[in-house]
Amino acid sequence: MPSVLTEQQIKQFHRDGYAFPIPVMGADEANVLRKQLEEVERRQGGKLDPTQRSKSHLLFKWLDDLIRDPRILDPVEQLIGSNILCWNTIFWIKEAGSESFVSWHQDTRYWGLSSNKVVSVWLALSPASRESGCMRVLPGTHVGGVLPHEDRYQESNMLTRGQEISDGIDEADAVYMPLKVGEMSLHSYRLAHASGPNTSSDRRIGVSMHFMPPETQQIVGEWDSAALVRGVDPFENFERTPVPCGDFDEAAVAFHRKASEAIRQVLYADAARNTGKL
Ligand SMILES: O=C(O)CCC(=O)C(=O)O
Repeated sequence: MPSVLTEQQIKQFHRDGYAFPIPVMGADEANVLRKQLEEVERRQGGKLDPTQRSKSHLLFKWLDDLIRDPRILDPVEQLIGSNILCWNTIFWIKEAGSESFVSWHQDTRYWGLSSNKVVSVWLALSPASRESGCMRVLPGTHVGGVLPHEDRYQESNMLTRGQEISDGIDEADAVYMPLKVGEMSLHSYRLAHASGPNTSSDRRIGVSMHFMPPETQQIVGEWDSAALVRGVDPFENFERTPVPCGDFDEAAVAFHRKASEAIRQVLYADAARNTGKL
């Protein structure tokens, strides 16, 4: 299944900050990944531990394979060039009928990354529809400055501190990004985005993967890590994450502890409290 961006999609990404839907894999293949995730959840009593939601490619071998998959990397290369680091992977799971939502935010405000060229991939492992709370974006907000955010700490907000853009959002301009199972969207981490509750009868399961060029620096945390997934990294600003030999590989799990803690330090830097959501 080819997933190379057209000239028009590349233009749209640079102009509006996003492109979708991009077919990555068939529903059968995506369902196999969903089953592997849900099998781990089942063994753990029904849920991932919040600490397993990020840097998850160190825990799930299939996710480490995915961040190196040409069906994902070829389009990313068209946007940021041929040397590519994967900084993070995050599970976004909204249970059927759940109130979980994501407030309007720009990731650039919280991630401590120096680059303007960070690209987020969001792959649907279950239907991401308006009903199930697919992502919405505000076209063009990736250019210009970072908008003012406030920490609101709502219980149902999936973001660490309920961070929300406090001014400058006109929902009338928002674009929904529905995805079928096995499709992905791409957005700039500077783009304002959000998502609503899941009013459908299925879980809404997405996994995001965040890619950046190797000249990027971590400017909030003292130490950080990334996977080199394509090309070379002449800068070595991030410690290279190990490739797990299998699910919950011992060395990768130990690295995950340190790497996900480093991410938490960055995400909660200057926050009034740690909500334990990641
Ligand atoms: O899954 C969602 O609804 C939000 C995801 C998100 O904020 C992101 O991928 O940057």
